Amino acid sequence: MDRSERMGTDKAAVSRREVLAQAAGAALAGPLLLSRADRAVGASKAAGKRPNILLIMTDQQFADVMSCRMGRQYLHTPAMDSLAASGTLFTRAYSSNPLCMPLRNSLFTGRYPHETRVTRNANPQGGLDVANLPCMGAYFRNAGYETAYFGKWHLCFNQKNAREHGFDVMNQGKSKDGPDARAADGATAFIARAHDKPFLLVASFLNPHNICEWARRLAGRKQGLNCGEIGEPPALDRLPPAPANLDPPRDEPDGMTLIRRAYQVPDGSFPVAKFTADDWRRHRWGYYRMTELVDAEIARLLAALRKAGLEEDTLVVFTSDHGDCAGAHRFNQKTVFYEESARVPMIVSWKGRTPAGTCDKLVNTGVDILPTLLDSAGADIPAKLPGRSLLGLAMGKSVPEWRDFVIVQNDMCQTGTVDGLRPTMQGRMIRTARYKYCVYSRGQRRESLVDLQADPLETTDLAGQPAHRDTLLAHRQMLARFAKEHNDKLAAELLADDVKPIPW
Ligand SMILES: [Ca+2]
Repeated sequence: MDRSERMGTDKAAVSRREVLAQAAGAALAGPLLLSRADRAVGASKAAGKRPNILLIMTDQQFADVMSCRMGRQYLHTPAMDSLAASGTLFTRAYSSNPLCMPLRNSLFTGRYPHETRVTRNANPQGGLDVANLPCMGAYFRNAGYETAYFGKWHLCFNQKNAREHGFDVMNQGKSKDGPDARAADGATAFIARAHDKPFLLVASFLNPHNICEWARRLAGRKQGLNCGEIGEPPALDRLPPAPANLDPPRDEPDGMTLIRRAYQVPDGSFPVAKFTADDWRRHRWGYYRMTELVDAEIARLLAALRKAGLEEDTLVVFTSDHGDCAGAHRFNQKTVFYEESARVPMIVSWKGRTPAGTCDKLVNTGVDILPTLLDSAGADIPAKLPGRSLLGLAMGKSVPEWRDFVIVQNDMCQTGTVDGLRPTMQGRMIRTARYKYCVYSRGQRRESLVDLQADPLETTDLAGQPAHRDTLLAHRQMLARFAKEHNDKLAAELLADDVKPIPW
């Protein structure tokens, strides 16, 4: 963390104080920075006005798969659009590790995946260090909030131990319509009941994750869709187009080419190697239908808030754990650093408070959401949390000295065997205002560099081009600085020895 990032907590505290002052109907007066004691008094005065917080998560939704981003020709998501229309949509929000458990355990502890040690869909060796990694529920319970969680868990905290994770109200009941309907049933019933304290409510949906099954069905396998069927794809002339970046990037690192082959072995979980452009069009059609299904569940939550008269008392945050490549560079699924996998929806909406608009500041959902929610609740943000509150940005305030880059981590492990080898590969990605630099643990050419301003579809890897050498070195230096400041040993290892080849 550089100095400006460290200072971010203080700046965030100011914006929180301003928000609380507004909430209490009081004019902001006195010195700019309050003492700790003053802040405590301010918080307690405003205690009756602290907002409810509703965190809505989908699973496997790419950032731009909302009709407010891509238009309504092939997709209509009125609920997501309504959040964007009453809040701030962050256009450069990245998952800290684009895979379920790594991101979720990062987001709910506010720590990087290399800190939680959850880098795959499995508990880390020895389990999660819950004593040093408090869960979001515990933070809010301690802050005097009512805490509730409905839907997909996939956290390393013991779901049956509310003392451990802090969520007092959990999944209840069953629904014949599947897990997303069940999560919405629980969350809407929770919203409708009387509350004598502000609440933190998490609604964690599965769709459009059913795209995993849909891809296997398009490849000829029998697969059910547990959040609801979507019918058959229509005729070609009614399908969305194939992705404009269907081909792998020119000069893609050899490790990524091998990982693609290893992900897409015929007997593996991602049998899309032989998909034609038309197959990808059917794939995208299904992806959009599943996004509409989950949008309808989100609409139920927003209607419940409205009915309970809580719209203007509730800050809503909407995001997804990671995206789906949906054919980009001939990948489906996630884990990779391509935009469609790593960049996610991120909206902060507090009706009547957040101006509608977009923000292109760099965001890491894994580490920034927890500080944002704590900030919104007027709770202290512990210094050990590496992220920053987005509340000031979401309220349309000018926040100077925002970060220059975000870091994404991955561990590409869901591979099959090719050429007698079962390759896995880890990496680090650094995204600056203009570029994306990636470095991987294996391969002859272990780096990539893309100019996202000139080439937003990531069609050409510039890492080997002499004209871009200085840019590449500058990104290496930023990543090295991150590695040192955050004790990310793997990042330091990846950069060692001038990023020399490490053959398979
Ligand atoms: Ca997921």
